[in-house]
Amino acid sequence: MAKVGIVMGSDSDMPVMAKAADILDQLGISYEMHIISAHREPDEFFDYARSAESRGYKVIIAGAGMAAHLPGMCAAIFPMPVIGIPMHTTSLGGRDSLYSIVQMPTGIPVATVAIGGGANAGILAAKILATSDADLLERLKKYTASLKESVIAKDAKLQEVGYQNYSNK
Ligand code: RP5
Repeated sequence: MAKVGIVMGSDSDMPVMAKAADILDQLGISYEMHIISAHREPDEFFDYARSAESRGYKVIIAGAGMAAHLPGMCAAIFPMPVIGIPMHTTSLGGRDSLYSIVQMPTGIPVATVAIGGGANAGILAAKILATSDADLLERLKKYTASLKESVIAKDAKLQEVGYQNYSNK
């Protein structure tokens, strides 16, 4: 059974949600990914949220934009952690999505990452699962160490070539 449910309100959210899936792939965490719109197909949404626990999910990562009710409604039904990803929007820059997701009423929290923060949502889901999975915790520590190595390598390159010749490509 998949440990994480990744759900997005539209396929236009895919570039951001793919970053969460990439992290879960890197860390060897099973997941299922779905496109389900709470507004456009409420019956399908309720079926999804009500069956999420029985499908084995321990965490849901839900991304949506504009009047972004998908993460909050997942949290209203699913009894374990929900991580919300606000999508950037052309009209309001994603503040609409952010406020819709983060401003939850007491009792129904959504752990909200930054606008477009797909990778951090995947990492946060992994950290939640790692509280009861020692092997995953070790993989997470290695991932974090690789971030440090990456910055050290970038600085070494900067010292070698100088800022005028530095390219981050
Ligand atoms: C939300 O509306 C989706 O999560 C998406 O971010 C936004 C726009 O959807 P589309 O019009 O691109 O399908 O429900």
